[in-house]
Amino acid sequence: MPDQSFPGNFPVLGQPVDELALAEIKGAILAKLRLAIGKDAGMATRHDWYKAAALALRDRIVHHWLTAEKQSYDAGRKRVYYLSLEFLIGRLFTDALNNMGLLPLFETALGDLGVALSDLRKCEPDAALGNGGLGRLAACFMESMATLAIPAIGYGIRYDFGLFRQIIAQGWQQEYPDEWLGFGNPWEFQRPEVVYHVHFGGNIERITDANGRERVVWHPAETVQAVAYDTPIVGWRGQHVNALRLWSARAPDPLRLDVFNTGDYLGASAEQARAEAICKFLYPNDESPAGRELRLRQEYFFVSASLQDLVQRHLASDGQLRGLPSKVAVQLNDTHPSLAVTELMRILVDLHNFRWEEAWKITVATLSYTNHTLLPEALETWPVELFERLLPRHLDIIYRINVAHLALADARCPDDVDFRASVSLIDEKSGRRVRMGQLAFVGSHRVNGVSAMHSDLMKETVFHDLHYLYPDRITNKTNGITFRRWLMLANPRLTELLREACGEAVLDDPSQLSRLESRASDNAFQQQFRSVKHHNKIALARLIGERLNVRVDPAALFDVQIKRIHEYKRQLLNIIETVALYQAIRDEPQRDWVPRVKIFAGKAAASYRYAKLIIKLINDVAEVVNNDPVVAGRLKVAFLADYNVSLAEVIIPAADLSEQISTAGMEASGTGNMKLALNGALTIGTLDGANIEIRDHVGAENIAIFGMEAMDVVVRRKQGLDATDVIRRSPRLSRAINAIGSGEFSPDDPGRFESIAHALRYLDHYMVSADFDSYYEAQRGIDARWQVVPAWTRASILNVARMAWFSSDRTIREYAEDIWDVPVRGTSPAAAQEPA
Ligand code: B1N
Repeated sequence: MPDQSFPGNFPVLGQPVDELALAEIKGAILAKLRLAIGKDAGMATRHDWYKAAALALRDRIVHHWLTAEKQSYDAGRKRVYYLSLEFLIGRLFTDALNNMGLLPLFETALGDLGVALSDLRKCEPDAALGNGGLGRLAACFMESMATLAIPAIGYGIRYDFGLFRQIIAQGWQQEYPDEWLGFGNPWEFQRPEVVYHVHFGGNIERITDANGRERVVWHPAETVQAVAYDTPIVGWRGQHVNALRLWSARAPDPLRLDVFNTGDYLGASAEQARAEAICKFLYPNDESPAGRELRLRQEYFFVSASLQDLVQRHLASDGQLRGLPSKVAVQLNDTHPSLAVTELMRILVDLHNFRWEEAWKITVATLSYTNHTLLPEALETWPVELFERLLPRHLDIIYRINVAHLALADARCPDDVDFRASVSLIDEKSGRRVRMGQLAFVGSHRVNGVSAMHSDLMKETVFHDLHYLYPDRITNKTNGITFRRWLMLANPRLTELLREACGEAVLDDPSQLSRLESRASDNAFQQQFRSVKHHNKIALARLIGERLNVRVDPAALFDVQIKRIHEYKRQLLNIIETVALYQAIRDEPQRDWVPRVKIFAGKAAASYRYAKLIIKLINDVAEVVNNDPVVAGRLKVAFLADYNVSLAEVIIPAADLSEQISTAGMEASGTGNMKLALNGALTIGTLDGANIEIRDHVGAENIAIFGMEAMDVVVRRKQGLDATDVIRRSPRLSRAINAIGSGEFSPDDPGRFESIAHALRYLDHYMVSADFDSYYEAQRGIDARWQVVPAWTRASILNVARMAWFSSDRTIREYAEDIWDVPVRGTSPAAAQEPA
């Protein structure tokens, strides 16, 4: 248990609210309303109230923040810097309230003032500065680092526009800008005094200094300023607060008066526009590199500002850079910040006169890199020519790193040109390109994957040869999720039940969840557990009714697939199974079919045509199935638009079945799988990513595994992608594909889905056809299990009971011990238990 220096911080069940504290909070909110917002209670809109309440809360967080900051500074503690182009935070209001233990107090205070906290929380826009799992992981990690009292800063970009808003019009996805800052942002502190210059372009010059040493001087052509904005991230029980520092870009000269005076009014602010473009928007590509110059500018911009900032901090407290690795750990979230390798070298060698070899030792000891994907199309590379134009000094540094690195390769495998080519930082095959994965690998002392299987595959595939060269580098850190957001906040009813069943300690120590085991078959407890789920399902059913005008029965099985739309995630497999089930119901309408609601949500990258067509297919199938009187409501399909963190918080607690059906070997980890299982959904899934570890923890009897394994996929790929044989053997699949391909669901445009049918038949790259029968059978197995209510409930309870290990506190503890070498606040060791 953490030491609770703020006693009574989180109200114990049934504890009355402290009247004095209540009056103080009310006063604080009213004061903010008047003095910071400039309104009185009579005139205030809901949004004004939200901001006033957020500011009153922020005041309370700031005190803890400054204290934590001073303590770690005074103690000279090592600090973690988490560099990520994405932080998918969602809303902060109730998260911060909950972690501060102030949720009941604020709820009562606001209620007394005549406003409902539940209404105010909806006024806060989601901070959607991320695409999906990678960005959400960064947000969970920030919360866990604060909870474990690790001094840490998250570095990223303060995008003016987050991930696009998705609107579904006639079944098609449309994208609209996400103006999340439109009403201001009460959480952030602008730091106008924290400004760094970031340079681009120009050329380099080699000179020999007075000591006869060769030096390189970079004469850049362009300068952009990075301005810091800090958002406090408060850990559980409010004891520790860390900063998320996001950089905004601007030109050093906001207006060129010389140009202005010539009458060129637009030209006068052109520099400003060019600079600001860097932080204008988040690239909406999940798992596929944008390959645009602006993206490379974003990457260097935030890496340079962040490293300048951390070096300056280090110098201010330590005075010398030699000891950097003992005071600083830098984690690179995927290859997007890989330039940190070259930028740190540049700072050490060019700006601080370090010898190359010593600088290299410091760099490698300071940096570590997390890989999140093996998809070949997702591995980042940049044309050498672009690099040279934008970052000439960095390219020069890369070449020099490569010389030593290739010498090592040659020593290890003499005369092996293939080996040499595969480990090189430069890809010479597809036009010369800089490989960001290789760069990050070589410049880091640890390289981790995000699930056991993924880390093993890293060694066998993309990093096979680098692993041979540096055998101690690759390590695994299976992802985790913060239980504060994904259990306590998202599912307060379940949390209440868990507090009763497992004791208050469950709030601090998830291993206490195992105390549910003994209650899993208890009839009375099962009823309570089901009633919680039912409540959550009613809330989701209401949302589906409001948004889609589709009526769904909360008693039906809620079957959920929520994630980015991507071929490898196989939403297509799910919707084909839906079609097959629909046809089966129509064949035998009198049978007692298990009522099901198929719930989908997710965005497709704007440029990903095929993924957008899959969204249209889901909506077209929904239109037919939902309105077929023969089906009579026993099968419903709902595609909820604009999936984001807040929508996930509503869907996940209401799910009965969690679809984790990626082609084996392709999903690095997944984290939605963990959120759903923790909230009592059974998983139907492939042996992929963290599904494997979820099975190991919850038990094979409490999860439905189907389909090919990663090795089978590799073998089948080699044999060919034609699925004709598979389809011939499966009349059910054949019929479903025919219906889709011939326009049964798109009578207005019968050829709409021909391309999908064609791919399923002849180019089954993601093994949708190949896995179909196995999936269909597993789904019917789920139907059978659902009908035995006590057994289903037991399996659901056991899922909750056995998910403790997937807390991001466990993950962060592992990073802290094996990679960062920083101490963490001790919580119960049981939480880190291995599976039985
Ligand atoms: O990272 C998550 C994993 O749980 C998922 O399995 C994995 O798919 C996801 C380029 C990515 N991998 N790669 C990305 C995102 C944006 C981008 O521009 C790649 N996202 C993942 C957390 O480990």
